[in-house]
Parts: sequence; structure tokens; C-alpha cells
Amino acid sequence: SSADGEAKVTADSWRKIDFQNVYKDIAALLEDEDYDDGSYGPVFVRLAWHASGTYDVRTKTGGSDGATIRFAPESGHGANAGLDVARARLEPLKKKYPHISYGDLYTLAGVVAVQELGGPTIRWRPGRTDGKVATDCTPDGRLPDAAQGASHVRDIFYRMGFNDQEIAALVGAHALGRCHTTRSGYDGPWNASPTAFTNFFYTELLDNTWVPKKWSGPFQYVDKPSGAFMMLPADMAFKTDPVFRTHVERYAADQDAFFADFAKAFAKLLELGVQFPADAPVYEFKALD
Ligand code: HIF
Repeated sequence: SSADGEAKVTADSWRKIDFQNVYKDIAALLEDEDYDDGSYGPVFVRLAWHASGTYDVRTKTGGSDGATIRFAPESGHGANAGLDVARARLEPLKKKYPHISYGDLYTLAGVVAVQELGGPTIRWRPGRTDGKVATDCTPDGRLPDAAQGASHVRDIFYRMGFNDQEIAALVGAHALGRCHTTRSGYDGPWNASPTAFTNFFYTELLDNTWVPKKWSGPFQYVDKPSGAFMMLPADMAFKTDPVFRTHVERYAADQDAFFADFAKAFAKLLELGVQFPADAPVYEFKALD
């Protein structure tokens, strides 16, 4: 159980931790040839985002502080299906570094994954606490529903405090990983290199003809003619909505612009609702060789 580790985490116990070492240890957990496409990186990014993306800017509830994603009922919310796999993979590091909070561990895992899969440097600060309990879980429905379109996506991300440009920059993370029929019900990767952080979400979205997948599963798109790659209905909103599309075209044409804007928006996402100690250091970790 995690109770021992939790008891030791106080508001400033991060001071005892060498986060460069934690970074290295998370990086060592990424590769596994028997898991998915060979990397836990994509599911670590999804864990970091789902731990954070429950934030409501109006009520100032949710977010990664306290990491309520590990408690029922939030752990069992439909949007979080499969994230137990990522949490279990990281659990040995909570044992090794009992002073790290779960919120810091989960968000740092997302940073490590983005960077080690070839993405931009993400500024990151420690200071999240373990001081929340199951009754602090956010209500179901705070994370986006992949079956819906642009107005729903805006509702969800405006609630977190993002604007259209930031939302369009974030969605590029769907270059990573895949959908699993056993988790979301959807199926397949977004492109041919799901373990590399690229701007391929945008280029594939614009360059392919996307057609409804013919199957008995949930409505989604596949590329014509190969059928090897997928788009969620919510992803397709970034092609059809004219404002989102302006940003998508820019990021498809300019990977550096995407990397710069993603780095800012993703760092902001991971910090939503967290009260950092005034002297918490901001890390810019170097990717390992
Ligand atoms: Fe995802 N996302 N996401 N997502 N997501 C899935 C998988 C990943 C949405 C739905 C899904 C973001 C936004 C949205 C990642 C990262 C981010 C899956 C498939 C669904 C259904 C889960 C599964 O079956 O395993 C929706 C509707 C979003 C709003 C548009 C973020 C921007 C893109 C915020 C983000 O960073 C990653 C990485 C994965 C791949 C996980 C894996 O296990 O490979």
C-alpha cells in the first residue's frame, strides 16, 4: 500500500529529492518491448494530463495536487480506463523516493516521456502534496468526451483556462500512442511513429482523407485507403473548425512553432490548481543520451 509513503510527504518534502535522479529512473521505465509499441511514454503523458485536466478555474477544484486520480471513484471514471497500468509502473519510484508526492511523480512522468520521446523541454516545478483523500475526487465528466466535437472540446478546455491556440497546441500530443478497444473502446494509433514526439498529428490530419471506420465499435475515423491510422471525432474538430484549423495549419508547417507552443501549454496544464511554495525551483531537465 502507499500509506507509508504518503505519511512522509509534507508540503516541503520535495526539498529532500534529487529530481534529476527521479528523471533518470522514470526514463528507465519507458522502454518495454512487450508493452504496446514498446514504450510506456504515451500512457505516462496521458496519466499526467488526466491527473491535471480535471481543473476548474471557476471553483478552483481539481488538478494534479493531491493526485486524486489514484482514488476511487476518480480512478474508475471511464476517461481514466487503463491508467492503472501507468500508475503501477511508477509505483516502485514512490517506494524508492518516499518524499515525492504522487502529483509530482505523475506529472514529472509526463515531462520525462515528452522529452525522451523527442519532444521539447517542458519546464516543471515540484511542490504538489499528497494531502487529499477520496472525497476530494472530482466529479465524472471533467475530461473530454472523444465522441463530441469543437464546442464540447472548447467547453472542457475553457473550463481549465485555456484558449483556442493553446488547445490546438496541446492536441498535437495525439501524435503519441494509440487507442485501445479495452480502454476507450476506440482502436489504433494516430500515425506510424507513436513513440516519437512529432508534429505528425497535424500533418496526418490535414494530408489524409478520413473516412468512418466500418466496424461495430464506437464511431471513429480511419485514413483512406490504408485504414492503419485513426482520428477520434474530437480530433476531427481540429480540421473542421476554422479557428482550430488555422493553428493546425501553422503547426503542420512549422514543427518548431508547435514544440514551443506545446511546451508552454503542457507546462501550464500540469500546474493547474497547484499552490507551489514560493521558492520551488523550476527545472528544465536535459534529455538523456
Ligand atoms: Fe488524449 N485520448 N484526448 N490527449 N491521449 C486518448 C489517448 C491519448 C482525448 C481522448 C483520448 C489529449 C486530449 C484528448 C493522449 C494525450 C492527450 C484516447 C485513447 C482517447 C479516447 C485511450 C485508450 O484507449 O487507451 C480527447 C477527446 C481529447 C481532447 C481533444 C491531450 C492533447 C492531445 C490534452 C493530451 O496530451 C495520449 C498520449 C494518448 C495515448 C495513450 C496511450 O496509451 O497510448
